[in-house]
Amino acid sequence: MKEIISHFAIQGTVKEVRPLGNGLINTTYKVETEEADAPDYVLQNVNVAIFPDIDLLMHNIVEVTGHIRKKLEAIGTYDIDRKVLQFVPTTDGKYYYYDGEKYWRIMVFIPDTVSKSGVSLESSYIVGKTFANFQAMLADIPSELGETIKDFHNIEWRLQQLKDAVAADPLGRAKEPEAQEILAEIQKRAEFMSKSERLHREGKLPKRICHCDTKVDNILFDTEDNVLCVIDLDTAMPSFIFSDFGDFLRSAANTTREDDPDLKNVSFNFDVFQSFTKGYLEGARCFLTPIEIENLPYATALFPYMQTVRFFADYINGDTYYKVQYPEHNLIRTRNQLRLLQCVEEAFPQMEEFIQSQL
Ligand code: GN1
Ligand code: MG
Repeated sequence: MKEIISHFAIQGTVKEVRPLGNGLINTTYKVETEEADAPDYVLQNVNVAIFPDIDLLMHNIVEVTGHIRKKLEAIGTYDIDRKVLQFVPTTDGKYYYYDGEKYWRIMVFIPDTVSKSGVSLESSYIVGKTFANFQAMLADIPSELGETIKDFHNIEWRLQQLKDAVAADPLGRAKEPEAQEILAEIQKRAEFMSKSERLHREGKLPKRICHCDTKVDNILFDTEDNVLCVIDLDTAMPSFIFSDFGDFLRSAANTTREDDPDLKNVSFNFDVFQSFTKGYLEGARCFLTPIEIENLPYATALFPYMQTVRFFADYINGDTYYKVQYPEHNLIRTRNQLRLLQCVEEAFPQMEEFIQSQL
């Protein structure tokens, strides 16, 4: 570890390196330094199976954090080093080091922070506001960023993947009568749900820098419960703002977990929708276009729909992407997300009314 760290331009001398956190994708360590006036660091081994283009990944992250830092400086923010992540270059000026086997990066450790998880009305409001502020700060970023997972939230691409899965049908799962019913449910909404891609092609819907993993776990708080900064920037990339809005609600506003087989437990928690949307619009109203605002209910439906398509394609493909605990797991998840979609569809008039009341 010390050999790896020696390739980075850190301050101080390394005292100890030990595992940090429980991330599912990257492996993370805390690096403690001897000197009291040198910061501690976070060392990460980047999972290039999920993020294959490390140059693009680190380019995005350095641009995003650099732009936020400039914004904070411009408004005279106090304690900036706690309000945006800071990555450390290698001694030859790159932002990652390849040891012949693994890819490593280092950022400055922010001390005395608190992390949270789970969903409450209060945290939904904070998540809405924090990620809206994140998008707002990045709305005028001059640099070109790329997609760290190509076509991640492109519904036309996800529908194509499902079509390919059904054509190949390696286990004969697509031929089951229930599968045909699910396919019909997906098909009848396909055109409506592809609206975002259509609007984008027509030049009416921009891509902006989004976080794409919107949840309270990805916010650092100080010990007095104030928001410090947004973390886990690997999926920060150009997308429709619908990604941050809709994907949060897909998981947070479902009244049960996404693989609950009992569909009676699935419903759309409108209180979570209200708290989150209130916070989101407070932060994002200043830059959103009328088309973006008008389509927030669509975004709320798009993500359960997209997840239905993704889980179902994986079921047909024989469970090659999502980990499964039993053979029908992806089918259970598919039914759950389809049910959530139906609940969201029923809430369209109330969602529209609530959004209007917030403008
Ligand atoms: C995956 O691993 P996790 O739970 O953070 C997936 C998301 C899906 C989610 C569904 C890179 O996220 O897009 O919404 O599962 N991430 C990737 O549970 O495919
Ligand atoms: Mg995740």
